[in-house]
Amino acid sequence: MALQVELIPTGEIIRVVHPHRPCKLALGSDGVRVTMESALTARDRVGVQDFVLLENFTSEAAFIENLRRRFRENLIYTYIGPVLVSVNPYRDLQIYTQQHMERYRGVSFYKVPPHLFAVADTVYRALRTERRDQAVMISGESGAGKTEATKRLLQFYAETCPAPERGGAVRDRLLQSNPVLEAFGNAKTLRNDNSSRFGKYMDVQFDFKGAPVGGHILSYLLEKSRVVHQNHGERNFHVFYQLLEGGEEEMLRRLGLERNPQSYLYLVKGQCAKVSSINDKSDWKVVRKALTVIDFTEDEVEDLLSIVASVLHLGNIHFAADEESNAQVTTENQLKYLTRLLGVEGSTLREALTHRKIIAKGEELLSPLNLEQAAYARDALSKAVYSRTFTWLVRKINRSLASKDAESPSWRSTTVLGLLDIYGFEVFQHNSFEQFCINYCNEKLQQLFIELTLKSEQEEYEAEGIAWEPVQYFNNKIICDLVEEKFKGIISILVSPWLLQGLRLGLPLPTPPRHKLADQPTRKSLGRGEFRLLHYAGEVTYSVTGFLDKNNDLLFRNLKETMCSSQNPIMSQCFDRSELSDKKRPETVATQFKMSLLQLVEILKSKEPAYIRCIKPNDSKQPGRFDEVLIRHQVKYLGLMENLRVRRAGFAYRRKYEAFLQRYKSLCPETWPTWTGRPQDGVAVLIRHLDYKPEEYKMGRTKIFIRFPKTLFATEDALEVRRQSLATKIQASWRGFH
Ligand code: AD9
Ligand code: MG
Repeated sequence: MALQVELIPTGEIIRVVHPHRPCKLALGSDGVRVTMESALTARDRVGVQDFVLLENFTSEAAFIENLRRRFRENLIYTYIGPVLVSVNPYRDLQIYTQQHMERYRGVSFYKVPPHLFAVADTVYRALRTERRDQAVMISGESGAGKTEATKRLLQFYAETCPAPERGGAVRDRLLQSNPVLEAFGNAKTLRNDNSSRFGKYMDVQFDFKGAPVGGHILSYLLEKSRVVHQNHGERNFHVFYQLLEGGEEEMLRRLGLERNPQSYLYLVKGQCAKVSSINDKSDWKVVRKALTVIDFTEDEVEDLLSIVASVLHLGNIHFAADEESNAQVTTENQLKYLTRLLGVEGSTLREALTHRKIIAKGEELLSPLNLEQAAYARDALSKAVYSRTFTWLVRKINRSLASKDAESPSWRSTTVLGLLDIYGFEVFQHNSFEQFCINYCNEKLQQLFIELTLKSEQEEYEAEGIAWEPVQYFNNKIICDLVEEKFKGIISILVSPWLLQGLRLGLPLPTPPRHKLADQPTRKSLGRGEFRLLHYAGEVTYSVTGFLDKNNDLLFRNLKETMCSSQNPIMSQCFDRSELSDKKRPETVATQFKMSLLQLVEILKSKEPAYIRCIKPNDSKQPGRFDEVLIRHQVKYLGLMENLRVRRAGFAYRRKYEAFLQRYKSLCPETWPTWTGRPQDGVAVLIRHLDYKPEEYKMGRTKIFIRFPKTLFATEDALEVRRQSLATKIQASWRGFH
């Protein structure tokens, strides 16, 4: 008979026995054979679970090698102290099952192998025991796995947290808000088949018993240019294809839609309506059901889909030039549907699409548009309709997620757990306004990361009474300042008239002083209308073409007026008459984005942070491929080496006295089997017995700090030897028994 027992990995950094390859206990006539890997070979094969234990911690090559070994063994998670590094496996590893949730629930971070659920559980327990708000910040480039991680975290909380006494439906709503937001805010890009084209920060509120009772979402800058244009190989937002594929015949007829995406100009630009990894039809069913869960009435669904259909019809509006080169609408059928779906006057819409209203000396003048201007106005309207609907959707979801106990006293005792899933740093061949905003956002978050990790390290050293040795690091504040500073920053400059002139002429903007960044691409000269920023993550050359248009986000007044008169209830909430009478020039997109980011940083700063740093292993979305060049670049720009240096500033390893003693007490006759005194004294006795040298460690108030990994490895190996000899003894006595 052969018995297979799974060797529960201790999770202590050294006991890295492969969780997927159980050790064997064979019961033969000759007794028990225990085949156990020695800790040393396991360490060679699957690397260390925490980068702080790398002997050569300043070596990027050693760092990458450790990642590679683990990736090869399907171990996608590794720590840098409390920070979780995750490599997208691009395959279902079956590591988010119910069993995994149970295994990680309520278990100390250090007793189990690295996992997203370990972070989830640690964060949740801190929220409960310390009653402090928490924020999990998930970063990484497009396709690295941020959104998947966010979904798994939510799923973990939904399944493992106690149910609230009232309003149990909130758990479903939290989960179901996702497919709806993804349908409207995600799209296939060259980088990711399900790329989030908006930033998302979600708060989950827990009551004093730790049950989820509500939620709130903040969304950031939807990439609305996608509504009217997609690059080759990319798609528009998922919802369009889902509706066409999955919508019932009767509904499509009402909306005046044909099933074939090829019929719609807004859906053919990228020439890839069908994507093998996406099933629009079944996704539609999920979305349709989710809408009901998040409190949409049948009427609201109809209103929402009317808007989606209107955007498609708008895209098919054609113009022809009359004798005076003025644009005329030629697609009557589209206009007819638009009139009905948006609930606007046909003649008003026709006029608004082909004229611009100018108010001069108190008089209204209608100026006809030429073909190019009319197409511009039409696309501006489509973008505005879609993006405002997205904002409305987020508000609607927030109403559904709002805690129903908001008025009750228990509301005041809720704690909040925030999840940040924001678009990662982007560099393309051609970088425009969208990349500028996205990369600025990443710059801000990196700054926060540096500030907070340094701060927490410093605070821990102080709390433990250990001298802090300053660490050298690159502070990217100068880049943030360059972008956002009042009057002098790029965002301010974008609205200053003299510079606008400069940008139109293609004069380059000043670049900040060069900072140290290894492996920078060779510097090519700047083209006309380009400027370059030396981001912490690398150089990016931006082209100013379209920059100002996108920043000003102009929608002609008469189109706004037309939409304000809409009978579609969603549209009338999206376009408010008050904006017509507002004389003040509206804030530019970049200014609004800057303000929302400043607010986000304040939110994040007020919470206890946790970090998940996602890495994309290759550009072809393939499982098993470890593209070293690509990974090295991400390790660099995620600042992982810097993070490791800060974490290792002085000490590689630290552990509470209780935990340290519990693990190693068997190595010393004075502490084994029980130590009855203070744990700190027990540790002192233990390490004296193990012959630790004074330069190898420091005793803090509650923790032991060990300077070098090798000290700890030696202790772990001693533990392994003891285990092996114990196993041999069992074998011997078993044989004796027979
Ligand atoms: V973007 O900035 O929104 O374009 P994300 O969000 O970082 O990007 P996403 O989570 O969407 O990337 O992951 C991309 C794809 O990788 C997913 O659709 C999955 O197919 C795949 N993926 C990501 N994480 C995992 C995982 N932990 N296990 C298996 C994964 N597959
Ligand atoms: Mg995403």
